[in-house]
Amino acid sequence: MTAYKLTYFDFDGGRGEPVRIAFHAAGIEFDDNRLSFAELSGMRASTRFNALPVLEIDGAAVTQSNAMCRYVGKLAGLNPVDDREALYCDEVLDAVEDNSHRIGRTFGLEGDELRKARETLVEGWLTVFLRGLDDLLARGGGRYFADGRLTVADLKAYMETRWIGSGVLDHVPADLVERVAPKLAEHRTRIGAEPVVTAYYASRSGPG
Ligand SMILES: N[C@@H](CCC(=O)N[C@@H](CS)C(=O)NCC(=O)O)C(=O)O
Repeated sequence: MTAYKLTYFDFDGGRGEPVRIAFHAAGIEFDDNRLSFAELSGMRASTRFNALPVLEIDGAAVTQSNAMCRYVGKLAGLNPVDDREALYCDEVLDAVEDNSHRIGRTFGLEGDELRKARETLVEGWLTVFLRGLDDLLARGGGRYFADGRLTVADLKAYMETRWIGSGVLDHVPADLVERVAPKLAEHRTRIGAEPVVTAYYASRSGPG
């Protein structure tokens, strides 16, 4: 049997979370190796690109969360087979990745510098990003981004819009998604209620 080990931070979100959900949806056991931020500092240099997540398959490490989403998404039936639909799915994955990088650049800033950087993001890129995703959702038919069904694109976008609306990002209003892209806010609620997602979180709070 193939051995999978996913190393990522110990929180329910971010780049690793769609991969965890897809593993669960596929019914594939994996070693869910969760690290604290302090623990990453200690081992950062030992990862290929000094970042997480890292997926080990029978001991061989691969990086890049979107590649993992596609790979595990295929195992779970959550990645489109049709090339055009797969392209639409990829477009969402990569747009979200762009956004994570833009927000990531503001980490480590403090005080006024942080406030200015985040306000600039909210008025500029974040608004462009949310409207762009909204547009991709409309292209997919309004309910899902691709293939007329749940795919890893929905899981990836859901993580990002949940994060943006969580209130943990100082100076990013928690109602930004609702204000800028209401259909995307509805998508977030809908994907959070998808059986694939609720079953995963039920398994997290269950015994073991
Ligand atoms: N393109 C990479 C980006 C990975 C990345 O930047 N990961 C963040 C966490 S989500 C990280 O480990 N950053 C380095 C750090 O926090 O020191 C991917 O999608 O996996």
